[in-house]
Amino acid sequence: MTTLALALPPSLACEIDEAIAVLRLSRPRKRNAVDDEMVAGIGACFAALPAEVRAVVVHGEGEHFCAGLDLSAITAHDAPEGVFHSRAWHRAFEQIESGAVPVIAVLHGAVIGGGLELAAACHIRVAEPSAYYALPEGSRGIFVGGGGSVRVPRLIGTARMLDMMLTGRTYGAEEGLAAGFSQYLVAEGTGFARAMEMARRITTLAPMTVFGVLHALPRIAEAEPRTGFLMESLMAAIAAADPVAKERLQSFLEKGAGKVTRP
Ligand code: 1HE
Repeated sequence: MTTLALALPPSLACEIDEAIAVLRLSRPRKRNAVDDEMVAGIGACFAALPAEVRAVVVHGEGEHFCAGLDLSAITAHDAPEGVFHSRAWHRAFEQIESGAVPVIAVLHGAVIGGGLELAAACHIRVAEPSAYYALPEGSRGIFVGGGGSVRVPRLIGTARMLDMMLTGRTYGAEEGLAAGFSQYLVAEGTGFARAMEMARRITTLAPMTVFGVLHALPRIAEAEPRTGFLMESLMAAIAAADPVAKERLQSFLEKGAGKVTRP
């Protein structure tokens, strides 16, 4: 285990365990509320990941994943400061979503506002039964600013997000799994281990598969279908031409390696 060679604020810790980086939100006294230095630190951390890192796990210290934006950070903002503040969140979270490696978020306790936006920028979400989801922006007279209006509807649909913001509705972990907030719901206290297990598997994937899934798939899914089909063919051809793919295909054909099993 090594520490990322980058000065991070005390509210963040990033350690590297072979090919997996673990980023911990580490401000439990404030329920991991995200202030300006923390959001900049998150972006810097993802930008500085060494090439040997092939997956990241993000989790929160204490009782909650993240209480969202540190509300004390924006009380004095005028409109231009508000725009730049929101754009700083966009820049940081873009480093997660469009970075080189898959990112798994472990969710427990409050996953609120900007915390939900952070989770939505990750690629896989593993929740524990204590997790709950809310967008209190609505009742606080503000609006999502960390990419939530783009990413949260992709997970749960615009109608659910609209309802949450207008009525203050919250979702528990089980309901949240069905709604699409998380892909997994695991026993309390086991989310981190499960995420690490998934991350280890991800580190063994072929680089072109990972590239296709992270960079081509989201664009194809939002493209006009005929453009999407073309992009898919190009991505498929590039991935299959990689010697790693050829070796794996051969290994199945000759030895039955990686046979698919029932869930
Ligand atoms: C905070 C924050 C915060 C806690 N900003 N200080 N997010 C919210 O609207 C959620 C606000 N927080 C809460 O509803 C609750 O704190 C929790 C449900 C998350 C946790 O409750 P609890 O009882 O465990 O903790 P607590 O006693 O409320 O909070 C502990 C301390 O953390 C307390 O400070 P203290 O000095 O009195 O000890 C709280 O003030 C502080 N704290 N959450 C600042 N969010 C890019 S745009 C995104 C827009 C948003 O994210 S809006 C949603 C913001």
